[in-house]
Amino acid sequence: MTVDATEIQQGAPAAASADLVEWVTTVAELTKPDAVYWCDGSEEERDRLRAEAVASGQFIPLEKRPGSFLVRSDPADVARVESRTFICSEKEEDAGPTNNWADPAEMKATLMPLFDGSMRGRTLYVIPFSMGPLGGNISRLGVELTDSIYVVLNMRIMTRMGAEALKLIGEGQYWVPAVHTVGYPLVDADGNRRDDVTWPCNEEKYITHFPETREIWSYGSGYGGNALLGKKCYALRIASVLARDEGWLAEHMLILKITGPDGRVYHLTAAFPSACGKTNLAMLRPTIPGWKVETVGDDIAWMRQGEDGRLYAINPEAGFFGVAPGTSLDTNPTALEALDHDTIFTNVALTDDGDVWWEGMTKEPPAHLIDWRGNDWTPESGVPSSHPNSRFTVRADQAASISPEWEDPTGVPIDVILFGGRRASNVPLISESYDWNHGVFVGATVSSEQTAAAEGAVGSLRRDPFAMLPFCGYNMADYWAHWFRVGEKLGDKAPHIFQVNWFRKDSEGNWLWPGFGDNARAIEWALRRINGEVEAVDAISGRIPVEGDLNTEGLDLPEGTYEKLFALDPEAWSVEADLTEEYFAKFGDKVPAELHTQLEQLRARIAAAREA
Ligand code: TSX
Ligand code: MN
Repeated sequence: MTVDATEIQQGAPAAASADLVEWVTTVAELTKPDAVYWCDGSEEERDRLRAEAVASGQFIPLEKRPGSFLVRSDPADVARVESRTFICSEKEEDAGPTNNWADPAEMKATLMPLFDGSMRGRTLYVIPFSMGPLGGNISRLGVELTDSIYVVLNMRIMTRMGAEALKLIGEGQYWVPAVHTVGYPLVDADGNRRDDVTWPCNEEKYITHFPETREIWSYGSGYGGNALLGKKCYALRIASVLARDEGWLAEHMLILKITGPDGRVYHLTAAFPSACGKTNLAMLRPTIPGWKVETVGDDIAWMRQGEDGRLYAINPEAGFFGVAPGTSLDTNPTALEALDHDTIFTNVALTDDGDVWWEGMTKEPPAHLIDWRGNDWTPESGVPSSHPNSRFTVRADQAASISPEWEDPTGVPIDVILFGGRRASNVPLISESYDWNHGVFVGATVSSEQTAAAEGAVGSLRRDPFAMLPFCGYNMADYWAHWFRVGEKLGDKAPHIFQVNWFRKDSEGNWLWPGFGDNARAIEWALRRINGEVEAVDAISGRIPVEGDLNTEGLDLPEGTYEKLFALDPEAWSVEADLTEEYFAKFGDKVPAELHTQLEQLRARIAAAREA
């Protein structure tokens, strides 16, 4: 039987505010679940929901990893769906040319019939959560309503979820409402019941954001950013709008703390498009003696000017939702070691002895596996055993590299911002921006080569400004203007901006740079620069190291590697400048004048290099 308003009011915890109970009641009257359950975030609750998910067949317990489970999604529900992601602002120009726009009233008119009865036969779970440390000044609250236990258990790892967040909401703090349904009711309007499936979802999907009313409605998918609404939907798309209006930054950036041999501590944030190894960088083990990296976050940074005028960052998340394939003891031992207990694995392969495996975990694949679709798999199968976008969900503090400051509500002061992409040519290993505005230009023009997993021809360039292309909740050109405004406010307290590229290749297609732990060498140079310890060479893309200043001790790089890593060809950069001009043209007269100025200055540097 569908739950009624009286039952909901009677079942609500005492700490729940009247406006929250009223909203839950409204959504329950629309979606018509059998029951409403208020999550408290306790371990008892976690254990009960895990047991329920095991009993239903959705969660497969992993004998080798205590408290860990394998989940296989529907093969048609394996990733975020950008084509079904909408920014529903009143004006189309406020979504901009890089977002799918829909009129908010029309979208609501489309969604309401879909949500009507969408939870029949299921339980509606109320998930109060905090993005960022509970009660922190930079932190923000939200409530997700969902009909998926998988979502509840993932949100419990990825956010601070439960009674304490509910209490803060009850005390009147601001919160964002977010509604999620997998769109697979177990009972139809006539009362006919059907069996559940292990991964309920709907062919039709809508991931919708309402930036003016600041709400999120997600229909039809149970996977990742489509369903864990605190992450991309709230912490980036909605938060970027809050940040614009309130003068802060909500960014797709990792945060790390790095300590040098002299004990000096620095904090960096870094934005990279997908498939550049952000989680690996966040958990870096430097190869240069005396350096240590600690992790604050691997995906999202919320940054705000502190009382001392500097920019402070928090990680709004509480866990890592990382891509599994490629994670190994060689590429990221810290991540792998974090996964030995209390981890949810989605769409990886199952070994015969009750463990998980994915491509790249070990050099030799096991002789037999059950693949992510549930079929027998051998190394001769000719298909990957794990989906390329398979994931682990793990609490952040299970990583041995977690920084003690990761839960500091005031955040960490940022010294350096990195922008990177996967570029086989043109972009040097590292270059320092001439100033903040040049850094914003660099961020706005970030591009990355297409990998086999993504749409578009392999090797073709995809622009991904600030790595925010699918995550900016408003017009990208207005977002660039916001970055210029923030720089003005920060003045000489602003972090220094650098561009990096770990992925440059020689003419034969060999990697020029060893990457991974050796990336600390590039970071070391950046820190020596901000300390004024080394000179630099003015170049087309920015200031590059004087040969010999980049620490390559013990690397045994082939002769001529420095020249190849830092080669800047004026002809190739002239082509890049033309492409940038074309790209900016897509945004019409919204493009901040300063970006045109920066493009002119780039062209002047190209011209000067041609003469030289
Ligand atoms: O994550 C990567 N990083 C950042 C690490 C902190 N990857 C993995 C691919 C992205 C998901 C890298 N791959 C990096 C890198 O810096 N660099 C490369 C390219 C590369 C791959 C292998 C080797 C060298 C460079 N060397 C050998 O295989 C021996
Ligand atoms: Mn991300």
